[in-house]
Formats: sequence, structure tokens, C-alpha cells
Amino acid sequence: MTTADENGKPEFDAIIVGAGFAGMYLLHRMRGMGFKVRVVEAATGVGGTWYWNRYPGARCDVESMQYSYQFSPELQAEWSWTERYAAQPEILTYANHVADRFDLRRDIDFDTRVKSAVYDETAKHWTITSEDGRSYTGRYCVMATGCLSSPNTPRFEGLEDFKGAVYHTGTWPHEKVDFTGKTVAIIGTGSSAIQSTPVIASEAKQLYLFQRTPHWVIPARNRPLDPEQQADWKQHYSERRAAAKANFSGIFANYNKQKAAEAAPDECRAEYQRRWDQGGLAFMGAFSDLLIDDDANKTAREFVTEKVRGMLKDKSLADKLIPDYLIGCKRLVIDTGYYETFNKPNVELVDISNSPIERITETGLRASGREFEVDAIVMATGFDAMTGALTRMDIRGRDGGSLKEKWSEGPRTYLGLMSHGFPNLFTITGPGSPSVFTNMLPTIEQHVEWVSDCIAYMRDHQRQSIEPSRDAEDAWVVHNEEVSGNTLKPACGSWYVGANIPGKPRVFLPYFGGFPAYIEKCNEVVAKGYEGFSLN
Ligand code: NA7
Repeated sequence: MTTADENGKPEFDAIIVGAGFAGMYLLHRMRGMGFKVRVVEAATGVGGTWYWNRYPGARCDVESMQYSYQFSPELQAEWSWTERYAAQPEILTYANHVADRFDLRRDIDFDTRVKSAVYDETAKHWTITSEDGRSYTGRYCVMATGCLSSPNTPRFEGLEDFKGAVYHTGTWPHEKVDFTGKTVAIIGTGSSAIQSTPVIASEAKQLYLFQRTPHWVIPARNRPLDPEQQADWKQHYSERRAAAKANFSGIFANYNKQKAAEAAPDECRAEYQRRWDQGGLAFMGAFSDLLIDDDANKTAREFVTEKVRGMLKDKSLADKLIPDYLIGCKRLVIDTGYYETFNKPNVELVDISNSPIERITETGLRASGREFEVDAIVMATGFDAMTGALTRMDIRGRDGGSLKEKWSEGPRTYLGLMSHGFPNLFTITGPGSPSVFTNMLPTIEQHVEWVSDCIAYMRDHQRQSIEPSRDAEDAWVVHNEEVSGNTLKPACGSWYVGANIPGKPRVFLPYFGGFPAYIEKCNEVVAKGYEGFSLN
């Protein structure tokens, strides 16, 4: 079945895959430009990440006054957040409010998981087919499929034998899961585990937390947002949003330009203490060389190590809970009561760094030479980040070329927006763009605006296909490697480099050149008539 007419004209100007924050804004903007657009979404509702990640304690690690759209001043003025960091239900309510406010749902097909996307070179359009056999044709296809949307469930032997309940934090049930009186195993100690552990521990009879690698954790210091603070933000939104975009991370925060290597020990301590008391990801902004210079990084590690030791009653636990790698190398985690949870009698850390989980049994897990009988297993095992959502679909470009095959040695894109051999296929916050290193909302908005402006340009100039050249793509891939290679960032086994997925090529996935440099490059490409792209 195809939805193109008898002349091969596609039914839609664009098919957007995903109704998270990226797909929602793209739909709204393209509709406003007069395009006929359809969104297909696997979930039953909008919200993407915030639709799926309903685990206890799920919360954004970017402050709510900044983790919101800025394209509509009215929306920005009317919406009120209740906490410094919004919890998942509140963000999902916000996403639904946006869908209502801009009447988005009428152009979204929910419960529609895309199986394949195939480009027809003669007709210059994409056919998108869902798992239940529906097809859509669009001149353009935009993958707004998210960076952390393809859950990773390790293939533990015996998992299918387990008689109890198994959950993944990234596909949590809609109804409340009650762990009262239960013995629970959590596997993983990333952000999802660190957020859910204190909440699950407060209900469970016994909690075992299986840790392969500890994470560096800084207090979130979440609190209710007082109305005056919120009013102050709203009054200064335009200048703060602009200032945020001038920062590497796209976040409005105080980034110290001084180097730790040049600061006196007392000065370093005072700066870390100030940021520790403030809480949040801005801890890494204490000095400008923390991700450049190992000695500088060490000063931050020593400070946090001392703090963590101070929070634990059982000092021998500290050796297990404190990482032995660079701080900020894996994604920094911000917490509420994580370390304090280990002071409870019903919580046990199971260190599996030297002996992986052997197998799952009918009644629990076998690890470190012990049998753990549990009622439920929580997989907090993360995602096939940045590429997983794309490579799990069968995407075929020119001459039937497969995206998965092309990316088998690592993703290759120009600006994280398009890939050579796949005309008219865009990715929002794709690999090779700043994405996960930045505040996702402004970074999504920048991509949505670039892509929709590009499609409007194509229409206005009577062009039907756009594709990056191989040379431009190669140069961007090399540039990506260079900018991350000049830092300490690729040094550890993080999901930024695909190290969490067995067999995934070890390539630095997001662009680490910073949001301002990236915006400048994108704008320059347009100013030079879409330099590096061929338009036909
Ligand atoms: P993360 O940060 O990828 O954490 C996943 C955790 O699961 C991490 O501790 C992994 O250990 C662990 N893991 C993965 N596979 C296994 C196996 N096979 N055995 C034991 N442990 C395993 O995902 P999150 O969902 O917590 O957070 C994702 C992002 O969301 C986060 O960075 C924020 O940006 C928000 P490892 O470290 O790989 O040794």
C-alpha cells in the first residue's frame, strides 16, 4: 500500500517520526508555514522521553525554568512550574498542555511504531511503514526520535525464567508499581537508578542495588519554586535565554573562566563548596579546565570524594561508591538522598564490577557467588543512545542503501542533521550535533527551525531533494573527532561513546564543540546557500 497519488506525488510534505518535544514543535512550525505534515508516534500520547520514563523519582536534571520551549512567548508566560527541577508527571502535563494549546493531536497518529523508511529516488519521496502495516508518503522524512529512547535490556541468561516482575525504567508501567513489602533488585547505577533508588528503598522490604560502575553524583538541591523567583525569570526570559545560547551547554548558569590549575587550593575548595551548596550540573562549571586537564579534574574529584565519605555511615562502602575515573566523563548525575539511602538497613550495594551477574533464575539473580531471591527486577540499564532509535528501524536511502550498514563503524552525518546517501531525511538532535551536551529544549528548537526553514527554502526555490556531500560529511566527522579528542571526555566507557552496548563501535557520538560554535556553523552553511549540500 502506498499513499502517493497516481503521479507519484507524496501525500504529505513531511512525515515526522516522534511526538516528543522535537516532533511537536516541528509539526506546529511546519503547519504554520503551510505544509501538510503527519506525525507518527509509537506511544499512546505525546511527550517522548517523558511519556516513557515514568519510574519512581524520574525528574529532569535541567532546571524547569530553562527546560521549556521558548518559541511562544505566550506559552512561556502562561505556564508555571512548581519545583526547581520538574518531576516527570509535571513535564508530561506540560507536553500535553502544549499539544492542546496548539491543537497538535489532529495531525498525530499514535500507537504507530515505524518499522521502515524507504526513499524512492525517482519520485523523490519517502515511504514510511508502521509495524501494523500502515504506509505514509512524504517528500521529507524527519526523525524526531530522541537521543535516549531505545531502551537497553542486557541479554542476561535466564531472564525469561524469572517468575517475578521485570521493569525497565525507560518503559515503566502507567499505573503505580507498589514495592511495599517486596524484595527488589535494581540493576544499574546511572541517573535512572540514582533517582529511583531512594523512592523504591522507602517502600521495599529489601533492596539490592547491582553496581557495575559507580557514577559521580552531586546534590540536586531540588526545592519548590517560589512565585517571586518564577516571576523574576519570566521578566528576564529574553535576555537569559539569549545568554544561555552563548554558553557551551545552552544553559543559563555561571561558568567560571578561571582554570583550576591556576587557582590556589583554598580558592578551589571555596568554589566547589559554593557549587555543591547550590546543587546541580553547574558544578562542572566551577573551572574551565575540568574536562581538559587531569590534574584540574582531580581537584574536583577529591572534593566530591570527601563529601561522599561524609554522607556514608559504613565507610567501607565509600570505596565502592566513589568512581575511580574522571568526574564529568560519564554524564554527571544529580541526586536527592542517594547516598543517605545506603545508611538504611534494608539497602545493600552489590558490587559486580569484577564478576558480572551470572544469570537470572526463576526466583532471582546469581552474582558474586551469591543467590539473591527477589520479587521484582528493575532494569535501570540505560539506552542504546543517539543511534539506537534510528538503527532499529530499516532505513533505506539511495539505491536501497541501509543506514544501519552505513553506520556500522559509527554514525556519519553532516552537522548531525543529514547523512550522505539519504536525501530528504533529517534527524533532530542526531549524532554529530550538540544534543545531549546541551539543554535539550533550545537545541531541539534550533534544529526544528533549521530543518523547517530548509524545507521552506526548497519549496520556494522549486527544489525537490537535498543531500549532504560526502566531502562535507567526512570533514564534519573528522572535526567531531578533533574537538572531543582535545578533551578528557572520550576517556571513559560512557554511553557518549557507545561503550554501554556490547558490540557498538566506540565512536564519540554527540558534538562537543559547544552550542554557540555549532549554531554559528549551521547559520553560516545557510548563508552560503546550504554549503556542503546538493539541492536538486
Ligand atoms: P545509564 O546512565 O546508561 O546507566 C545505565 C546503568 O546500567 C549503568 O550503571 C550501567 O553500568 C548499567 N548496566 C548496563 N548494562 C549492564 C549490565 N549488563 N550489567 C550490569 N549493569 C549494567 O542510563 P540511565 O537510564 O541511568 O541514564 C541515562 C541518561 O538519562 C542519563 O545520563 C541522563 O542524561 C538522563 P556501566 O556504567 O555501563 O558499567
